[in-house]
Amino acid sequence: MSDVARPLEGQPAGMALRSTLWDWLTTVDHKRIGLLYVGTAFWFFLVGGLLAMAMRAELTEPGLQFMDAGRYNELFSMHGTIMLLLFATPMAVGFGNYLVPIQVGAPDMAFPRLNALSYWLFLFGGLTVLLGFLTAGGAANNGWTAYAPLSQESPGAGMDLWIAGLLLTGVSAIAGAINFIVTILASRAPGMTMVRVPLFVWGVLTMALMMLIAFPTLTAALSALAIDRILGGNFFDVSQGGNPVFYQHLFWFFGHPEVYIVILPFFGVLSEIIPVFSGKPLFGYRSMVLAFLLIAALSMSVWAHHMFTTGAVNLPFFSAASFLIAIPTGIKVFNWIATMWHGHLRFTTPMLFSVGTIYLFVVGGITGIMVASPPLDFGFQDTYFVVAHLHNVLITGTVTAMFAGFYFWFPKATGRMLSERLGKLNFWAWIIGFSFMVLPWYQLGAEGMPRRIADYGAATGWEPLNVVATVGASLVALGTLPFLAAVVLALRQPPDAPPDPWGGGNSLEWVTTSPPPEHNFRWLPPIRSERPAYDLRVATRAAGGQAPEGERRDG
Ligand code: HEM
Ligand SMILES: [Cu+2]
Repeated sequence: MSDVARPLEGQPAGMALRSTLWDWLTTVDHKRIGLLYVGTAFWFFLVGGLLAMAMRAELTEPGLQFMDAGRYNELFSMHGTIMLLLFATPMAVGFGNYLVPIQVGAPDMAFPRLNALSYWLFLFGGLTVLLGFLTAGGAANNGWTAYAPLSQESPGAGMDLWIAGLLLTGVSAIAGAINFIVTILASRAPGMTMVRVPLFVWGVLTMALMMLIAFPTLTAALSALAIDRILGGNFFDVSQGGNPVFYQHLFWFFGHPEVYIVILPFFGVLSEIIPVFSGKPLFGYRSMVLAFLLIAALSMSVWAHHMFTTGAVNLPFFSAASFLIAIPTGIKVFNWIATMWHGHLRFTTPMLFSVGTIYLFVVGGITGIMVASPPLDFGFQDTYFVVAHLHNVLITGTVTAMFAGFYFWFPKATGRMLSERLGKLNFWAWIIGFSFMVLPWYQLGAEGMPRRIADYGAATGWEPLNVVATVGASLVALGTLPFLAAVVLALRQPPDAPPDPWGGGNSLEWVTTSPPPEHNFRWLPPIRSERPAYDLRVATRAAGGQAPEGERRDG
């Protein structure tokens, strides 16, 4: 099986298409599964984005123009669910699937068939969630958080499909996490010790550890909700001795870690890109690893900062623990900047997206400290300030970092470079559009505009800022088109990228061909540091062009 399937010569086109399709449907190759994950997650991103644009259209001016309040409830619930669980999480898993085995020098994931199962569970789970739009009562409409008792009592099959679909994607996530952990701990090439694996691998490992703890809790919460809804249970029903705050604990014990689950691999992406375009090794490898572990550990103990106003949680503890996360996050930002310091900076598209991500993430982090402070949070609770904060960290942590990763590894996965010119258009449209969208949201929140409303009175004076936000959101939406155009244009070119198209790659994927062969390597260089591709270049130059003896993998 070749990696990029082409019609076989002499075979009728229909048969070739059928066998290509069959290859993809039955594949257990981690690279193909990674691409399936990335492609599907990106499709969900476009769907979630369309729902977002419909909401922005409705909020531009006072009065209801396009939909009633009920439909708006469906839109924000499905948008939040799609973006976090069907886009961001599987996108991170997709990058991990493609890159982790190559970066640790393994031929595939530890359990290739389980890997394929995870993908198909994710796809059908996601489609099950979307099916809600086709039911008479419409899609799930209780927010992405689905708080009991509202979610317990709300009628309609859309909510049941939402629960069923998320149970499937939950199983997918748990199986995927196990696969990553075993691959990283047990399938590394000789010489690839844990303090030599690329930081992206550490990002995926900490993501997987958190998934393994957090997703079963979500699964438990959803199962309890389904039992209450369908079988007449009373986990969350006060009149029967149940407790709705218990639902919030279960949900946020998953929900807070979830935001780091999606962000840590993308922190890994930045840590791979910045050294290459700074012409320097990453500053402070071990402190970066420590920061990953600290973020993972701390963020398992802050879930109740989403519950400050319930009156049911210890404010000083959860507030202080939330503040502490700023320390390892600060270490990361410091190290990225130190890596760039005095480097030979090359502002390619992946580098621009990386620097933009850091800048915007710092802004989001600062407003995070504000909402982690209970006296401020009591004021910001349920206002647009929260919407602004969450998009500030999530869009940068997942979307702009994802674009950085796309431009960086697209040549590796396809053998073709993406247009730098279109990439820069993509970058500036996103950075400028994003700012015009999110900064007004902060101000609207400070002025008291509530979240999750389809309409507001003209007398509030909120219209001008909402117009600006909608213009910003439109720029963001349009800014995605250059990326799509770049992909289409690139795929029409011949796949002729060399193994290290950027020049200066550090990790093992830059040693093998673009795209890599089945099982990734015909030959592996000796691994003596966290930069085997760099070591190989140095050793080859020293030996007058003769590559050092490594490990043959083609026997
Ligand atoms: C790409 C441009 C995006 C736009 C224009 C956008 C817009 C919106 C809007 C208008 C709302 C509804 C706010 C409300 O009425 O309360 C919303 C909610 C939300 N968005 Fe986005 N969004 C975008 C991207 C994302 C991304 C990438 C993520 C996550 C990775 C995300 C996660 C959420 C969540 C979790 C909610 C809250 C849903 C709820 O209240 O249950 N959004 N977004
Ligand atoms: Cu949180």
